[in-house]
Amino acid sequence: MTTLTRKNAWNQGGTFSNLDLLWYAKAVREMQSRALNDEISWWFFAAMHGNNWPEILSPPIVPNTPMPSPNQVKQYWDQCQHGTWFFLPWHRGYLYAVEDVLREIIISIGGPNDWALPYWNYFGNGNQFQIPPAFTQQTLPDDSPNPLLVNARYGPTNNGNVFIPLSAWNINQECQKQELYEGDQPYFYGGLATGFEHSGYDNRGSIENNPHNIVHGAIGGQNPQTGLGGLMSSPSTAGLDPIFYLHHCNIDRMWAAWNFTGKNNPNESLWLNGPTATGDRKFFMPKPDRSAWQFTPRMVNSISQLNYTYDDLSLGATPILASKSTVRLRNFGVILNETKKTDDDMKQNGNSELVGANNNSIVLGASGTRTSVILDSKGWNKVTKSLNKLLLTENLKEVSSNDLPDEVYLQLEGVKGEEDSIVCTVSVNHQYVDHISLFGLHNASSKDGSHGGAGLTIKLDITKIVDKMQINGVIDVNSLDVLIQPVNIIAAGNELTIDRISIYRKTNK
Ligand SMILES: [Cu+2]
Repeated sequence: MTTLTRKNAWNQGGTFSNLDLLWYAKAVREMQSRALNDEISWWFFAAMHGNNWPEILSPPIVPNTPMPSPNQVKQYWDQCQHGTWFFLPWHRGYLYAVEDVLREIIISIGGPNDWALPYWNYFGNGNQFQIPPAFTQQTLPDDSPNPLLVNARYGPTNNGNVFIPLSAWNINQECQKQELYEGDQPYFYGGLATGFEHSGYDNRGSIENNPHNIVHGAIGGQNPQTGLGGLMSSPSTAGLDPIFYLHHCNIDRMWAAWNFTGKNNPNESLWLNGPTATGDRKFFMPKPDRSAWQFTPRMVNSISQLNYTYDDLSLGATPILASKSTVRLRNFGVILNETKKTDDDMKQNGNSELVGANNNSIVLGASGTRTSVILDSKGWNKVTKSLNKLLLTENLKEVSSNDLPDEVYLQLEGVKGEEDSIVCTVSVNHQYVDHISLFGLHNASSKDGSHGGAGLTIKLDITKIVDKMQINGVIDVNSLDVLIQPVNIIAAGNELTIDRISIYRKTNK
């Protein structure tokens, strides 16, 4: 079996001169011509990711009938895994399955038998932060309508100009620095242990948060008239947009690159065997002959097992990826003794402790919201003490990452609402922390979802800000000021609520 190579969609300027894109378009058209109840139609695949389709502005013209049998729906639909350590392997299997169906079509219409799904590396040089032009052309080179064109794809400024605002929204590859897979944002790569998790609210790893979720929000954007999200803005509609698979192909590439630098996936059977291990719903994909492929994370654990590779797996090894603790110690004037570096131990052993919270649930409307998070003096003292200890160290050369002070993170708990496309900025004490995407909000807030509408939990590392307060001598405070502001539209009726905002310290031992 030959190894297939997935290549950069921006080859040949991201136009239809890149034959990977031209064949993709032709095969998408064929899949779109198939019925909703055909397992290997475009619509069926999209419904496997999520199927809660409101009225959708064409193109594409999305069918709502004929419905597959109840058994097919139960076996295949609404499978996508978010807010879980199954996020990466489930999406890898999903891409593998759609690529197989697409390739079979491409071969049958005279295309290359080694066609592979292209990826969109929005982090690449030059114009690559923009959507490849093939996705916005009205027609293919033969003047037929372009099946890659989507109406409800509004972009970060909601005007149909689709690009990834890398620096403006703090979209980056910082997640590649994480040492460990198993654990949640903002310190771990791949998420926490869960069962089958279709409407996950918490437990997502850092790659799922940034870049995955926020790129969804940037591409989808919002209809400027109604404030309703584009297809990519919500898990329930994302699989309908052909750019979806190129975004996920890049996420898959990042995961492969992370492994390529020697970082390991979980080796527990609970992960390897997938939700099946606990008797939960299994992962199923249709094969090109419409038979069912049941897969587990063990079967998609490495790309070599699946006989494909990427033309570029280098990102994980680039020098931008100096470890977080090294960067942090430099800010304190410490040049880390690299031989003593023990990031792994540090992160495995760290404990979290609540050191502050606001009093009431808050409502977030169009103009944003500001709240004061009251600190518990005992807990906050521990944070300042650990920082002081480092600053009072006489011989900074002897410092290792074992001596790192507490890290501090902010947690938005029970974020509930209807509109997944909302993106907000979060600031603490007037300093920017991050952009957050509410991808998955609707499902996580739905009373009949698997978590009874608990809403999303979002965790943000604010260590940098606390370090600065210490260095500037302004750390003795009773509260932190938290400002959350939408960067796009929160229409009347789409206000969010946030049950609680809390502050945690994370020790290094
Ligand atoms: Cu996605």
